[in-house]
Amino acid sequence: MKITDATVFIGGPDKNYVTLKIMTDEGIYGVGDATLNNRETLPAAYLKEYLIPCLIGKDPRNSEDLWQYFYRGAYFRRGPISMAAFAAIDMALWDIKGKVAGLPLYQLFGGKSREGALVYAHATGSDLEDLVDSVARYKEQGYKAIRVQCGIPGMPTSSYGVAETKGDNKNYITDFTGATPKEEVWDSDIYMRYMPDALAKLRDTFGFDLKLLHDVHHRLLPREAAEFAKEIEQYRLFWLEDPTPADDQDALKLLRHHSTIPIAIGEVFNSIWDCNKLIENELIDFIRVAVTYAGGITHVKRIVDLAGLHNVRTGFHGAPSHSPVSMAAQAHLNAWAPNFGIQEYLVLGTEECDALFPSQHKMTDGMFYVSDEPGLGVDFDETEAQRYSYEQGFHPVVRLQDGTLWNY
Ligand code: KDG
Ligand code: MG
Repeated sequence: MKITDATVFIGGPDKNYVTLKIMTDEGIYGVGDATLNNRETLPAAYLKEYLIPCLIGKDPRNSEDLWQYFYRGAYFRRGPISMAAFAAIDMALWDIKGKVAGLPLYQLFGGKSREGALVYAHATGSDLEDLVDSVARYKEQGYKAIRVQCGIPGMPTSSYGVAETKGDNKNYITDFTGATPKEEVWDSDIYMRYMPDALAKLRDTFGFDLKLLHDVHHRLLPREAAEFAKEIEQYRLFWLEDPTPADDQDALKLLRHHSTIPIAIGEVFNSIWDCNKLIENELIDFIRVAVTYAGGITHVKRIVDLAGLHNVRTGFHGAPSHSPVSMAAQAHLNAWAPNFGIQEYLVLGTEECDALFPSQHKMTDGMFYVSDEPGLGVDFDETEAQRYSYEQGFHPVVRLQDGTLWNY
């Protein structure tokens, strides 16, 4: 079996999904995702200019060797652009492998450890009252776990995950309106004084059975994060996400000394070398890597196995920027992983998205049910794809009140 061709497509409904399709001489093809949110053209260029020419003529079944070929073969390793490009190839090769075997991927990993995988939704409010309404709507839809973010009185601008207007349940991740990024202003002190009362209000309203999650988006310093975690521990979050800057694997030590709150981190990690100390020192409870940003199924499976040795569970990233292809890859890992925790889920289910990426994967009552189709169980409709093209978008850039640049 040989790879004969591979093509890259960028676009989607209000998104710049980067989709790779690898063709073989036996007519079987595989699909993969390289959507590096708001930098989509870069992994696409890496694929087109360097990686695809090396794939032609290779046996697609040797996915491990091909992964090593690209990773070790690049003298300058790791980083989000490379790892997203490798991820797309890796997903497509696993898709081909599953189709050759006639089996869904979870069977190739070791079969199912569960029928449905718990997912969480994003509730957001321009203010607390608006957030309460948003949580109530998700609860009615059957979600058992909900992430909560809300506008903070006195915060100079809107911030990460916060709806700009009342009732707007959109998740703000890409701004398509300008030629350069918008700027937001952040104040950790204002946030730390307000958020504990907001969580108290949510527990008063919804009780303690609903699983609540909260994302700090890397904004606090290690000491601040420790103080904050200690204070909100009583509200029993399912997890506190990214309390500290992710570049520093020691940043969570202080928090761990002061609080038993469950910690989740990892959506910006690209390799096992970004999180091995966090896992081995048991500084986290959930690892948030994404199959797309962290080198594909081959590499993420290694991270999941290392995490399992240290009682760290999975909580893969699943922001709206992830295409149904990467969500399918994660669904198969979620069905298999003995140390599965939860899956962030916001992608499938819009008509346009389902038409572009047809699949039998199902989400119902806050649980995700993986498809039994061979391979990834998701297709890519190239005719449908002609409706879309690339549009440049940005994450905001964040500054403190005095102008100091801060973490988005
Ligand atoms: O592209 C950036 C987003 O994926 C990220 O900001 C979303 O923090 C995020 C989350 O938890 O989904
Ligand atoms: Mg996050």
